[in-house]
Amino acid sequence: MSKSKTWVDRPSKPAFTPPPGAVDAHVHVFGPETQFPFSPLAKYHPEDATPEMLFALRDHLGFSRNVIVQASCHGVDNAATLNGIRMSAGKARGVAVVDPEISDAELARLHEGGIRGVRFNFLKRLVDNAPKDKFLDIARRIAPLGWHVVVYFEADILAELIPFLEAIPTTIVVDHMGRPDISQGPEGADITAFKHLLDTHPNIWTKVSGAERLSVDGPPFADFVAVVRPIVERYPDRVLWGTDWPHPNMEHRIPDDGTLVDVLPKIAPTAELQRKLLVDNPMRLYWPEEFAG
Ligand code: 0GY
Repeated sequence: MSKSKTWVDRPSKPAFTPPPGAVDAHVHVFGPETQFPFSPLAKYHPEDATPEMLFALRDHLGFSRNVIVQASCHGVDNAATLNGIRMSAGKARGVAVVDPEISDAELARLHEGGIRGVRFNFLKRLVDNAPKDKFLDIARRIAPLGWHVVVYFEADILAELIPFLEAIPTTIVVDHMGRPDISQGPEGADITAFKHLLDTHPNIWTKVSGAERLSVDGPPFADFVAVVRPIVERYPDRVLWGTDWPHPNMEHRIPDDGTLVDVLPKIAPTAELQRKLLVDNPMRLYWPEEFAG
C-alpha cells in the first residue's frame, strides 16, 4: 500500500473568525508511524499527520481546542490519539475505538488520558467487522463514565440501524449526518429520514461536517449549505462541527481547510448559532466540568 497524503500544507486563512473558545470537534492524528505504527488491518496507509501539525492548523484557523477521533488506520490501539491529547496541554480531548474485551482498568486509563467517547464505525471500506452486539456491550460499559457514542455510517443503512441506536443508553453523535446523498437536496429522502431520527430521539446529536466528502458541486459547497443549514437551525443544541483534518481517503479531492471554515457562517448564520455549534455544544460534551452555560 503506498502512503497517502490527504491535506494541504498551507491552507488559506479563512475570512470567518470562529468565536472565542471554538472547538474543531472532528480531527485525527496519524502516527508518527515510527512511534505509533498503523494497524495491520488498516485499509489505508497515510503519511504522518502529527499533533504539532494539528496544533499549527488549529491556531492558523482561529480555533482554541480539538477533539481527536481515533482513525481506523490505528485500529484499537489509541496510543497516537492519547499522545495528541497529552501534547495539547489540555486543549484536546478524544474519542477512542476499543476492543470489546477491554478491561475496566484500561477504560479508566483512557478516561484519565482525556477520552470522552467511543466510536463505532460501520463503513465497510474502513473496517472488516461492525458487531452490533459487542458495540452494545461497550456502550453499556462506558455509560457510567459519562462518555458518549460516536457512530459513523452511510445513509443506506440508517433504517436497519435504528433498533441498535435505540439500545444505546448514552448520548449518540452521528458523524457527517450519516452521509446523506446531498444531491437529493434539502427535502431529499436521505436527509428527511435523518431529520426524522433526530426529531424522535433527543439523545442523538450530529456533526454537520463533511462538506468536502458530501458535496457534489465542490467549493464553496452551496449544495451542502442548502441541506445543512436547516439542520443547524432546527437542532441548534445538538450539532458539532469539525474540519476532519487530515481528511483520510480524500487524496483525489483534498480540501483547503480555510475554505471549509468559511462554510461555517453559511450553515450557522447567526452569532448565537455559531457559538452553540462551535463552543457550547462541544464544551458540554467534552469539557463539561468547564462548561457553565
Ligand atoms: C472521517 C472519515 C473517514 C475515515 C475515518 O477512521 C477513519 O479512518 O473516519 C472516511 O474515510 O470517510 O470522518 O475521518
